Amino acid sequence: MDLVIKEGVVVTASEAVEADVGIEGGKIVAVGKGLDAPVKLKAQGCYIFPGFIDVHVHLQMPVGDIVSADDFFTGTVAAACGGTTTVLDFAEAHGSQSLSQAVEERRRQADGQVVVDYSLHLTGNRADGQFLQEVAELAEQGYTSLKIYTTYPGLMVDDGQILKLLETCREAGVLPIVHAENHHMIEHMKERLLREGKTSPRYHPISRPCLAEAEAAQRVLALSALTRTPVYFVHLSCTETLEAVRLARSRGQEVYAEVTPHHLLLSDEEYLRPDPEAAMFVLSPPLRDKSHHSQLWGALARGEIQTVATDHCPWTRAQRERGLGNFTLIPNGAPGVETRIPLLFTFGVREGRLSLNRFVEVCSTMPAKLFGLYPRKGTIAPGADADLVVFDPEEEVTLSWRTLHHQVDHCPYEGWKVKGYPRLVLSRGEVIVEKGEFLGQKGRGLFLPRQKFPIRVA
Ligand code: DUC
Ligand code: ZN
Ligand code: ZN
Repeated sequence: MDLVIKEGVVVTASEAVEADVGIEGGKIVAVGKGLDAPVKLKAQGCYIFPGFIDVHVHLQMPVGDIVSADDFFTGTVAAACGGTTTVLDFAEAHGSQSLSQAVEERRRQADGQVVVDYSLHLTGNRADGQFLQEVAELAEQGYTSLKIYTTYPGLMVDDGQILKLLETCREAGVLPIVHAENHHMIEHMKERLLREGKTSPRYHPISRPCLAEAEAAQRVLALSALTRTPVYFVHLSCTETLEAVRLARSRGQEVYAEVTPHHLLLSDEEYLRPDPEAAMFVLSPPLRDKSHHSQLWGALARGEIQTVATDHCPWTRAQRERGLGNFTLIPNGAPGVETRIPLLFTFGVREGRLSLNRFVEVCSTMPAKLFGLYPRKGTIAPGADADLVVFDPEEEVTLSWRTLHHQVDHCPYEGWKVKGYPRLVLSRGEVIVEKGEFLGQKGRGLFLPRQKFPIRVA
């Protein structure tokens, strides 16, 4: 053994035990009492969690003529500082690019920059024969999830294309992951609002109502029933969509759902802030009425929602302010990759909404299982990568964009106090963060080919 983390409380999705964790060659080799090694790290009074996994980030994402503000280096430094040791981003084909070319381009952007391990979802923005063939080929290389958008020109596909993509996913062992919002309803609402002179960011949530999300989810669920394909909804934000998911499950469908910290913790009251502050909360699906919060927390605790991911997509004030006279021009998204774990611990575990084990399950174990990384990632057991977070439950931090590592000049949780913060973060046995300071090397992160999705619905 090279290294041992001494005397913490080792927490997995099913257990919490006082123990040491022994590490050799970047892997966990032992969990138990009285372990010894030349290098010892103290964890008294701390939890030892498996490295957290964020399956939904948009680093260096091009939208029109701008690019989201964190690149693969800064975004993964922010992830690491917040206790996240694996991220999943996206590859999407632009213009005449093939899907494989898009994947190669994304790999060139990420490899040599990332500081934690990463993988990529494919994006299904076409469904011609060659494209579907490429999805199947890329699945063999470990790209085993595919994003389907029901809105955003350039990314969205129609029902016929969705059927083809779903069928290909089922045959290739790929998990379809869906952004569900009815494009035409949104366009209709945007046009009406702008015509009425309602151009400020406060109208953003009105343009994208729960009805639009639930309609798209129901439609995709019908398409997935027809093709007998499991489906995973990203950023489920409201009770209407939750009800659609419940109904599909009651009919025997295999459906998974993710929720973001912002949909659990922030509400549409943020849009009432004076300009330009309201513009900092323009993200999609929008923040909802706070009456949805308790439903989402309950669903997460009960296992109706399986994961918490961030949709980290930061835009600077300057990038957002170009849309102040017309909210439809504000790039959508918010930073979140660094704050997920302290927020979920503080407002989930501390406030009794989530057990400690469930917190680990939704932020690490289930993401690893659903996205083909388990048991290499997502647990603390011999043979797993030594991705570990030594977490001080008493550490109090006031969140601010000035001290966070993301590259934007605002934070949706500015001034919020959290209690519980990563003290040490290890990636494959290397300490890469100590007390908020990043210590690793640029480019040390690895690309992770992933297992195929196991299909339960025949
Ligand atoms: N919504 C998305 O669908 N993607 C990126 C960011 C956002 O807010
Ligand atoms: Zn989305
Ligand atoms: Zn997203």
